[in-house]
Amino acid sequence: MTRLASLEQVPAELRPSYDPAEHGTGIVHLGLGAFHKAHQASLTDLALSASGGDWRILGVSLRSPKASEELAPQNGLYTLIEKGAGGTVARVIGSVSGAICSAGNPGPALDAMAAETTKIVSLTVTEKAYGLDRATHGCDPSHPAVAADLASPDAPQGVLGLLVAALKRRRAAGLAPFTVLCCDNLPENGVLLKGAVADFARRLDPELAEWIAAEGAFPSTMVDRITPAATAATLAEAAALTGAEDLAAIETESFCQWVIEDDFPLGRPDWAAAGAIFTDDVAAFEAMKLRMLNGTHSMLAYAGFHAGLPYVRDVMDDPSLSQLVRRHLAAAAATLPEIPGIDTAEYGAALARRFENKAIAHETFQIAMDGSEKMPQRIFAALAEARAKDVDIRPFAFATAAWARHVSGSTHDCAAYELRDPRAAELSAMVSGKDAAGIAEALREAGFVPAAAAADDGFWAETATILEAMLARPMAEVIAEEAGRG
Ligand code: CS2
Repeated sequence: MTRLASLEQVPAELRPSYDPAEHGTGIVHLGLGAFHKAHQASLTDLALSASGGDWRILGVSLRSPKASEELAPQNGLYTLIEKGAGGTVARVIGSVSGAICSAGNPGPALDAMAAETTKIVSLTVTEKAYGLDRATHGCDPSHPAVAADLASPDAPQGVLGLLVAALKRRRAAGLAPFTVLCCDNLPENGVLLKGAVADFARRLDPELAEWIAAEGAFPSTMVDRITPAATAATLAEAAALTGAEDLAAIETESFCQWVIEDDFPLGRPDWAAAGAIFTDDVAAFEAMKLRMLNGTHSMLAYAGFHAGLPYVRDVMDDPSLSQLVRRHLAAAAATLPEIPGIDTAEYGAALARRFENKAIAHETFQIAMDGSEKMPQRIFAALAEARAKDVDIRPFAFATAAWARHVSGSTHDCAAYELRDPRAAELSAMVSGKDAAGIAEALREAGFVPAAAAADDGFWAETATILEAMLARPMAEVIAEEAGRG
């Protein structure tokens, strides 16, 4: 079977309705992973079909060349397989014009970002890659990539270093800054990233920082599409559908949502034609998604993984844990401000159906990754609002205990695993040799726990009690007992 490299190889019904060669590149995307291919690149493909424009995407992988090595020989083409209640739909995406890796060689990525034709630089690099200081809304100079790039700003490897080096070149060339579009699961992601970029620039060149602060557009976004890592089965399915070997194929759910603040001074693709929602109040949508979808995801991932449930769909087949999923969804919903036109009960019911999707093999262990970066906006922010609104905090204590159980590395009722977290070493040292109360006390003091959550004695006492049971007895038993509380 020949490798996918041209649309002529694939059945006509799988091809885009436009000719990719007729559209120039207007977007550079940092973080060429599964999520980008399933979300922004797919919506851009639909926008190009609907309204055209020079909006194809140069994808940049920042760390490993794997994604660019899969896509570049295929001229950016790949199969997107969408699976939902209505069955499976596939198409070949034409919106990616090229793929490169910036690790060890940032020149081509910087040239592309600095080019006048580039109007938008978008990002899906995961929460941990930014080097944000969420408390000050600046950058964290002790973050490894931030520290390295502050020391060698002309050979940047990290996100902030690349953005600032490219913006510096644009300013020197008399060009307007590109719009920076953060598509990671962070609250007010545009505001956070703008603060971090300006702070990073200020440490090198205060005038550049002022220019970025005054002229830069950093719209906030809420992104949503459940996308597991591709497997051999994904690639085999793509080959069967297209008749070509496709090493970059990806599968995802049929649901897709993108809520974007409309602040694109240099223009943008017609993403609204592809179903994106433009609004002035992304923050409310973001809080809803982070606390309901992602918060519940984190809870079910820690509890499910330790109860021997490898996939989210298995969790939903477990009567007790799926009950706790619904409990968490309802508690998270109760912490939210009202969003005009949105019924959070309906949204929660739709989320439960998405988690039940039998066609999607979403690993609990994958979601359990990077808890120190995820817990603050998913669980601790909800806790603070729960206290303010007199909502039962038990679901948040249960989620935190399940995370603490995972951090403890204790494997009395599950196989040994590696703690995948940027702070893994620090967390393991903090909890080592401690009992449940000691672990809860130690985690409470971790720098990434927001002050309001850290100060909540009752919450940590409740967390310690649940953790004690989780450390002493099989997770499945603790889950059943928790569900029995009603
Ligand atoms: C998940 C998200 O891995 C995780 O932490 O919660 O990747 C989730 O699947 C997406 O945000 C869905 O849009």
